[in-house]
This record gives sequence, structure tokens and C-alpha cells, in this order.
Amino acid sequence: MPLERRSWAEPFRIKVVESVRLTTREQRERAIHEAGFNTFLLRSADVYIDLLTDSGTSAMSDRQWSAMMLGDEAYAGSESFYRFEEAVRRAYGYKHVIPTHQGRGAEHILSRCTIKPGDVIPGNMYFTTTRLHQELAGGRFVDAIIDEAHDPASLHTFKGNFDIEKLERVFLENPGRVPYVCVAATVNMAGGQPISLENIRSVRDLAHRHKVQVILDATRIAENAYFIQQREPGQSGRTIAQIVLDLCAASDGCTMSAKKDPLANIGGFLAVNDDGLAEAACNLLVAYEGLQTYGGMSGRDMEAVAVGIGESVQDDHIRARIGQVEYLGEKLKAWNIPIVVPIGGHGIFIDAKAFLPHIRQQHYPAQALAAAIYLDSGVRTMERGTVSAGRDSVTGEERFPKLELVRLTIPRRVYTQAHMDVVAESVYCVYEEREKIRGLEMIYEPKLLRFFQARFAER
Ligand code: P70
Repeated sequence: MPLERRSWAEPFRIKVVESVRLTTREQRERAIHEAGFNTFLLRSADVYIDLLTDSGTSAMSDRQWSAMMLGDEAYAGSESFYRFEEAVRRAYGYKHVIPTHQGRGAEHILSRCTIKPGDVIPGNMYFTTTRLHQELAGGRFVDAIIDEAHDPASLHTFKGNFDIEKLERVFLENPGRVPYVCVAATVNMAGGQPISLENIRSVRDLAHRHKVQVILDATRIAENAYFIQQREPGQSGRTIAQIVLDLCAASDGCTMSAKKDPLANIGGFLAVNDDGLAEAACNLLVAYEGLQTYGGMSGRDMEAVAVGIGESVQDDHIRARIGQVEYLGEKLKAWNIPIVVPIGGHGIFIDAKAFLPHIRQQHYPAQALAAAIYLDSGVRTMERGTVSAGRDSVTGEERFPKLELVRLTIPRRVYTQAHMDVVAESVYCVYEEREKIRGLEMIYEPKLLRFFQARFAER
């Protein structure tokens, strides 16, 4: 009998391994109490499978490691910068490439160069560091994503799309006060959801009619391109590399965290077409990041990013990367565990409100669930709900987002299918015992990006 479907496997074999530590329940009890129920404050030695983030946690290839030996550590005019610049231009197509130490460095420089106090920056859902830099520059973020993005159960195929009417309203209500539109591909806080090519082109057309620039957050653009290839009419025969170039061509520039898609452990850049903006950015760069030929990265870092960018837009790579995320998501779905659907690009997002209906949002259900999963198995995940949303920058009130999520983020090329099975089974066991999980109260709250350092106690 012919097989219904043939399996696929990762397009690599493993050359180096790193041991991980299994812990006992008592050790984990102690660790999570010492960490104030915040998975950011755990020591990695106490973590078995680390799904906190896909940021800077990729396994580099043999080619990346060997390129690092070629790092030119000259303070000025490093050869590594020129290879980095060439790789960025080839993959993304922008004219000017401004290196930064990571994504938020690029966000800082961009915000400082473009935003005046009182300005408004529309985007397809907020991201924590992006919005913070917009606010620190005196701007205000306005969400213009489609309503479906805020509904974990909506099966819309492009939940990262802008609502073009909402966006137009922002332009009409704030004439001359919109420096740029911030377009994320994919949308992290919505669950790694993609924007379609058609939608970003409409955004570009509308923005340009209002003389407003479009800046991409290209951090996970190859993953976005994969969903376009799979789902958007007319795109299935095209390569990821071609679609990535099309996405960039629909914008005037981008910020990038090279710690995600580009498969590096550190690095980033701002890339723009406008000569004046590039000049202003290079000026600020020397104050905050470093010279325009390193921007906070070492020569070897730039080599690793340059090679990683090339690998990140290969079809085989991205199919296996997102295929692994889907494998985990399908297992959880089969057990009726409430997750954000469609399954996103960089991780599985558990709907903590649906998972823990007995915990009110004021008592941080997603934070409590992340701690409970760690206690069960040593799997580390991240809260993406009320704690991450923080307080309103004007009123100081806590924001209660519709999406109260726990993110199981899959590092690229790091874990195996067996690891995914262990993770899925842990979430299943926690789900079986969910009534026992208690809400939390915050006993220490930092002022900026509170989720990184906040501490909690059980209620
Ligand atoms: C994550 C990481 C970083 C990120 C991102 C998007 C769409 C910009 C950046 C900043 C790390 C992180 C950051 C804040 C809170 C939690 C975790 N996302 N845009 O795990 O880039 O980290 O290089 O400065 O996702 O999602 P960088």
C-alpha cells in the first residue's frame, strides 16, 4: 500500500553536541522560587530544554564557524564589514547598511533620527523593545493590525496583515505627525503570524501617498516569506530568497536583529534607501553603537551574520525550521490544548486565558503557566501577556492585552524531534493538573521592560 505521506528531515547532520542537565523536581522548586517565578531569572544550568527565545540561540553551521576565523578586527574599514554589507544588500536589497550590536540598537538609532515628540507610529501590533524606543523618542505607537490578530482562535491565513482602513485613519487624524509605518514580518506578539505581499504593498502605496516611509522589522522575514510561499496565491513556485527581496522592495528600509533569522548569536543592522536618513543614522551610530564599519559587532560576528543570512533564505532550511514548529503545534492541538492558530513561524503560543480560566488576568496567568511548565519538566518558556505589555506610558495603568500567551520558542537547528515530544508531553501533564496552578502577584516591578527582571510570589 502506498504511504499517505513521506517524512521530511532536517537538511543537516550534527557535528558538535552540548550536554544539557536533567534536574529533579526539588531542584526546580528551589530554582523557580529563587527566580521569583520569572523564567528570565532562571540560570540556564537549571534548564533542560530552553524555549525561552529563538534569539541568539541558533546553532551555527560549520561554514559560519569557519568564517569567524576570517574576522578582520580592524577598528576602521574591516573587511568583515564589507562582506557583511554585501550579504545584506544581496539578500534584502537596500542601499545603505548600518551595523548595530543587535535589533534594539537599530530601533534606537531609527527612532532617534525620525521621531519628534508628539509623533505617532502605526504598526501591525507592538513589539516591546520597538515600542519602548518609539516612546523614549517622544512618539506614540498605534496598533493598526487586523482584529483577527487579537483572537487566538481565528484561522485567518495572514494574521499579521494591516487593517488598511485603520491605517488610513491614523494618517488622516495625524497629518504631518507620522514619521514612518512600522511593519513587522512576522508579527512576534501575535504568535509569529505573517503579513501577505499583497497587504504590505497596499501599506506601501497608502503610506507613500501620504508621504510616509515604510520601515520593516525584518527580524523574522524569511519565516514570513515561507508562509507567503505556502499560502499566497501565485507565490508557490517562487523561492524564499525571491519573496524576501519582494517584501523588502515594498519598504524603504528595515531594522534587523541578526540573532533570529540570520542564524547568528549576536548582531543587527539598520538598512535604508534614503541618503539623508543614512547619514543621520551614521552620525548617531558613533555615539551609541560604534563606528559605521562595526556598529558594536566584532569582525567575527559580522562574518557569522554574513554567512547566516545566506543560509537563512534557503528553502530547505526554512521548511525544516517551520516544520519542526508545526510538529510540536500539531501534537498539542491533537490533545486539545489551546494554542494560537494558525501555527506561527518561530514558536507555539499557548493561550493562557483558555488554559487557566480560573486565574484572572490581574494575577498573570501566562506568567504562572510558564513557571508551572518549568516546574514540571525543566522546559523554559516565556510569558507574552500582561507582564510583557507593561503600563501605559501616559496613564501609568497596567495594560491588559487580549492575548495572554506563553511562548514555546524553538531555537533554529538546535533541538530534535525527541525534544519536541518531551516538551509536548510536559505541556499535556501540566494541562491535566491545571486546576492546581495558582495566580501570582508582582512583588518587584522594574520601570522599563519589566518582564525581564520582575519578581512574583504565589497568591
Ligand atoms: C525575542 C527577542 C527581539 C526582537 C523581535 C522583534 C520582532 C525586534 C527585536 C529586538 C528578544 C526579546 C526582546 C524583548 C523581550 C523579550 C525577548 N526579540 N523586533 O525573544 O531585537 O533582541 O536583537 O535587540 O522579536 O522575541 P534584539
